[in-house]
Amino acid sequence: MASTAMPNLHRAPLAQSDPEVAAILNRERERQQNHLELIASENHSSSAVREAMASVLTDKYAEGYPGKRYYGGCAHADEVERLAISRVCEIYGCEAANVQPHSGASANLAVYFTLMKPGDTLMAMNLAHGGHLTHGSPVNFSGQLYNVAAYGVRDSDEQIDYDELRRIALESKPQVIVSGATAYSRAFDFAFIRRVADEVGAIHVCDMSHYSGLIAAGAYPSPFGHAQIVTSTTHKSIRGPRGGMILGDKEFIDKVNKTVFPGLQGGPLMHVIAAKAVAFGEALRPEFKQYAHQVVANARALATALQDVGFRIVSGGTDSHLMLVDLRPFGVNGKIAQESLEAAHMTTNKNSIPNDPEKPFVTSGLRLGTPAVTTRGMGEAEMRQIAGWAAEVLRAPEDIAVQDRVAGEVKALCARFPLHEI
Ligand code: DSN
Repeated sequence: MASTAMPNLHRAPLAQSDPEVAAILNRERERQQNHLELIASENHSSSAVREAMASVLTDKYAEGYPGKRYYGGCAHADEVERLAISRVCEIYGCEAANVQPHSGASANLAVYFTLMKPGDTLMAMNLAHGGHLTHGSPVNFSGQLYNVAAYGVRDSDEQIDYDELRRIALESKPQVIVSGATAYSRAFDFAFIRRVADEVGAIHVCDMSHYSGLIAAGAYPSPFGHAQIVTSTTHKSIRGPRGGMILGDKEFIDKVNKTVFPGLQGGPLMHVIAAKAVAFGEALRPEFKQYAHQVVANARALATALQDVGFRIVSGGTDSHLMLVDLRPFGVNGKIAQESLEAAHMTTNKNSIPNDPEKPFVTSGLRLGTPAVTTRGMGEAEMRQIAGWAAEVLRAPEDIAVQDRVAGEVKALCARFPLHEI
């Protein structure tokens, strides 16, 4: 009998099976190739990381942990999760890890749920000074479930006021003190924060999301040995797949494992865990160390070049991969700056600066970071070019001719530093 079945597209490539989605992905691939990615929290993961993420493990349920799963067929899920854990412990010299959190926010949620009861006090960096939503913002679960005590930066030099941090801790007696930030370019004094935590009987949790790749390579101070628990995303400077992780000693990880599953999550994203294992393997290679040090060298070069063309850099510079640019000397706000730079093929995000007179959706600042452009192989010379282009565009933010000309120059630079073939 002749078959009347529809063509079986189950094994067909995406372009054949779903040309509409394939076309969108192609447009995004072209955007990434032809634009400079200067968002400090973004990076370009390797082809190997992306291959693992798009692997057969996306089909596998593996609720539980290696050796203790609620489903059959988990032998290879176990292998890959054990490998991810052992590699990440080797990178940071820690005893144990949970690599299942779906994001940095989920990792923080699991840690807070393990350490605190609703109504307990969480102390962390003020969002307006560089903290994160999950560090106690009133619009986030962390600010709704816990009593929040925030520390921040001094007006004089825009760096963390550690004396004030200690005073706030003594007064508020937090259960948890969080170090780490999303828009703070300077080195954290993790040892000081641990001493304060010990003094007030708090646990020091470091959310190293932004800095994790730099810390892996010794290019930024390490919280290990100072924070009892460390959380992170896996897709920022560490250059893995989008996801989260929790690191600590065995006793704590045994406890937090129960909070992650079954407390908060169901089946782990095993394909993402496989990609985390690949990224951790990459971070253990000598070339990653070189990469991370270059990220910081590039950030310093970019900050200096921006200062040379008239921008003010918050706190006067950077010790990391990012910087906050105060746009007020250019008479432009963050929203307009972000839009006009995007038209010139430079992707950034508007960001509040300390004591910002503008609302968070407008802002007086831009946050810039170098992890992604460094992944492409760019160095200090390219950072100086980028600063020059940013100045040209922001001196005439409405001038489409300038934006178009700079976009062409950016595209030519990007062509010299190609991204993925597939
Ligand atoms: N959205 C991240 C960042 O850009 O820093 C934080 O979660």
